[in-house]
Amino acid sequence: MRNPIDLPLTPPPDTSRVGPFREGFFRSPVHRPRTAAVVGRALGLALLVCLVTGVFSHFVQHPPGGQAWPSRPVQLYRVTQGLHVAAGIAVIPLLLAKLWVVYPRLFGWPPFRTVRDVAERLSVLVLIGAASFEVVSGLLNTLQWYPWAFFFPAAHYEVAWLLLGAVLLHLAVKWPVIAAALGRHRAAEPREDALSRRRFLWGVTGAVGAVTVATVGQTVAPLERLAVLAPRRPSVGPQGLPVNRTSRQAHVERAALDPGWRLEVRGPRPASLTLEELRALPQHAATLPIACVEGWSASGRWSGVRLRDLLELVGAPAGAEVRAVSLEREGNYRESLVQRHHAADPLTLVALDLEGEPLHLEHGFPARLIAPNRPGVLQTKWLARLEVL
Ligand SMILES: Nc1nc2c(c(=O)[nH]1)N[C@H]1C(S)=C(S)[C@@H](COP(=O)(O)O)O[C@H]1N2
Ligand SMILES: [Mo]
Repeated sequence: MRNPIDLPLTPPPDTSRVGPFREGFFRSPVHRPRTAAVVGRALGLALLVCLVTGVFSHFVQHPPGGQAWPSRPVQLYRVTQGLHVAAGIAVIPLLLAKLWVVYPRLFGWPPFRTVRDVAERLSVLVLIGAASFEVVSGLLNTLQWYPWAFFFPAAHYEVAWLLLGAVLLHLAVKWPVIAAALGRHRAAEPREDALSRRRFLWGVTGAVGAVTVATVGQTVAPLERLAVLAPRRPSVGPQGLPVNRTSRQAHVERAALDPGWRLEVRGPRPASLTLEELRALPQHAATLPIACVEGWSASGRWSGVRLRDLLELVGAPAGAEVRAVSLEREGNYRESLVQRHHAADPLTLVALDLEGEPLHLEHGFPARLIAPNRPGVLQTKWLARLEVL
């Protein structure tokens, strides 16, 4: 038996741990909790903006319990949805930065010390999965590319709640680390380390700024020329306005150009109006945006007949709701519900003209619905019928 004096004071090197699994392999301060917390705070804020604006957009399109949304401020939906997509785009560099900061933890050894470790790792897996799903599905949706079988809005909405749960759990588990990392009395560190962290954070800030500037012009008109990465330029399209779904995609070319077209208005005293008859009614103009859920928006000067005048014509009761039905036979956006505030709003038009010319076929000729504070998907083109409910 060896004399205890001969035993080494330090344990022998653990040869089972190689490469990144070795203690002290990742030395950069970029990988420390303070960086993780600072990037995480920005990421959390961007995700919060996405959540609030996203839930808002969901409920505008699916009003809970028949709740009627206000039709003012006119630009509200344009702002919230512009923010939703801009914050979602900012999430991309922030999420990548966060993963870069914390990836060394994948090599922590032993992989699981406690049940809490296992739970934490699982929750982080859900967190990364849900966040990646939201970003990728949202981004592909703005490109109108659907390489999947599920219905985008429903999946994007459901996973948002999963993501919220994972974020809250993560915050709860990590709170002591976050508080210490962001706290005033955090441990002093060498100047060099603080500098290299700052360089990293400036890089991340620059990346967020760059992707924002390169896309936000799709909804902020003065920045349109900088929007080199945006899928849409708000002024590019017939009559200076983009088109989301074309008449060909909607299979309405023939029906929309049919000279026998009439707008049917169902109500207590039903009416059926030709284009000439609609033009003979009092015409009104309104400058209103198309605010697409995909993040672009553009204002146009529309004119036509006030929806409320048509409702009056067919003897609809005050506060009536209306279903606007398009000539389109299929498609998710072939019809929309016009709730009472929108139906009564003097700015809500059955538009016949855009920028002083008859509507272009792609913008909904012969007639389309246009209303204030309303998502683009509800601004039904190629109207066939209005139904008082
Ligand atoms: N009938 C019908 N109307 C529709 C759609 C559609 O698919 N079918 N798309 C909507 C969407 S998603 C948007 S953003 C706006 C775009 O209007 P614009 O093509 O005139 O710019 O039209 C809306 N109206
Ligand atoms: Mo849209």
